[in-house]
Amino acid sequence: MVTKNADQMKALALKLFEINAFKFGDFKMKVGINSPVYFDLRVIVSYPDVMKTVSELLVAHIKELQLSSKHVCGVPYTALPLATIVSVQQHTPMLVRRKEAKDYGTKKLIEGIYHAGDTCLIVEDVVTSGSSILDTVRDLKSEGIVCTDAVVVVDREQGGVANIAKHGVRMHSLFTLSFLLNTLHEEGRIERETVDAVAKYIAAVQINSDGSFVGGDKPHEAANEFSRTKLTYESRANLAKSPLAKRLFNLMATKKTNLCLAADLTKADAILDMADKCGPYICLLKTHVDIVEDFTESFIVNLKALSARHNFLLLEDRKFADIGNTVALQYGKGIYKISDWADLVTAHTLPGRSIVQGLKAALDGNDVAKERGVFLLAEMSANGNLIDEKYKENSNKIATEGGDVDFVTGVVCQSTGCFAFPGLIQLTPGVKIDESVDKLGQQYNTPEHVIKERGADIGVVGRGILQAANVEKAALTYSDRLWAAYEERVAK
Ligand code: S5P
Repeated sequence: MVTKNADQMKALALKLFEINAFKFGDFKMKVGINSPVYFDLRVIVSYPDVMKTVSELLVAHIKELQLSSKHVCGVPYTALPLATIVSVQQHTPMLVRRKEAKDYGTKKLIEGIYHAGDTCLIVEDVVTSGSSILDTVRDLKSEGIVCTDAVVVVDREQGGVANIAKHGVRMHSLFTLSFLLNTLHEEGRIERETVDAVAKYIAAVQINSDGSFVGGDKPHEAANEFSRTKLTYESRANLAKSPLAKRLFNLMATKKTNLCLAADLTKADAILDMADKCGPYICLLKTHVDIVEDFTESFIVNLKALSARHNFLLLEDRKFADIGNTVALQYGKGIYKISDWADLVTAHTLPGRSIVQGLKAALDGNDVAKERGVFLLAEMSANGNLIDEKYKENSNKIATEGGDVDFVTGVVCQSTGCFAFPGLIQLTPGVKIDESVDKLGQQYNTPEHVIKERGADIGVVGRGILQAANVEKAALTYSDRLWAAYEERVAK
């Protein structure tokens, strides 16, 4: 670990977390086991200031350790741009290792000018077992080049140091995973619970350089312990990228409710009455504003007042599904001016990423932009709907990758497998105490089933409450049962 520039190191750690260069969740790894933490340093090429800081720190680290070598070589591909900057800044010639030999021309694996006996410093982004470093070292060695040291940005502390040492290579890392975890915790970005869970995983999952696990199959148990459904709403608030997800997680935790009321009524007064009666028991009130027959602006004013009085958020279930430009108009204009009052909206992922971009465009330059968010539909409760596995997978990508993730608050879906990132909220409709179907294809599950078996964070209840003889009592019952199921789910 670098000892100098402590403030710069901390600031960089926070920045890397902010730009999603690492995240917490339940991720599939190359070694065939899931991991609660995932690094993707490929994103840093999109942030020249981060590239600059990382490479400056690498150069400082190399100087501090007095690592002199004739060449530098980056492990393909993520470390290549970093190695390039290091090479230029230090005036040390670079070597480039091809992953596959060309099948024409020289068939060389190593590009650049070198002689047998030359020394070469390895540059790598993230080390798990160290096997990628060893692949590069092997090819350099076969050309007679000597490799004794590797500088890396992050050491995941899963056996890499020892594995490469066995081949005579010393690892020097800017960051260890422990440092990153502790820094995020000290700065209030993640809970102690997250630090402990990841540390426990890392201790249990140590990897040999051939990809096998130290301790046989046991690590699989440790890997399963960290999933979003095991974490509390408070700790997930800290991991969320969307300000609205943070707010909603915290609201749920303090008000102790994970019930969303689907106020599917056609008269404004009936909705307001329902909102007032059920307000104390809900975290969200979901509207379909286009079914209201007597819509006026004062309806919205009154609804906002109730949301403030009872502390719940408003979700307009508009299910946007058009091209970005149309969606921007539908969200911000027309009679309803949804973006003026709805904290949250729903949208289909059918049009791809442009759906999120379109919604965000409607908020451009608006003060409320940071107080808005979207739930993306990745599955539907309707019997016979056309959504398939590929669609779900791509919806997850829209929700978790790219520059708009700060606007995505959660996912509307029916099962745990739709997404793994714990900073997103799963909203699950189709909830009723008596499991059944309606005449138009709606399929219901009990509150306990959606929370404990299907990974729901918030259960959406419409007719289960709206048609009850005593709606307040029904709201209280749904709220209690959904909350108790959540508490059981996270109990160790
Ligand atoms: O897949 C879905 C997605 C949604 S948002 N299935 C749904 O039922 N919904 C909405 O949840 C639907 O539009 C309705 O407002 C609510 C369910 O109402 P209920 O009366 O069937 O509980």
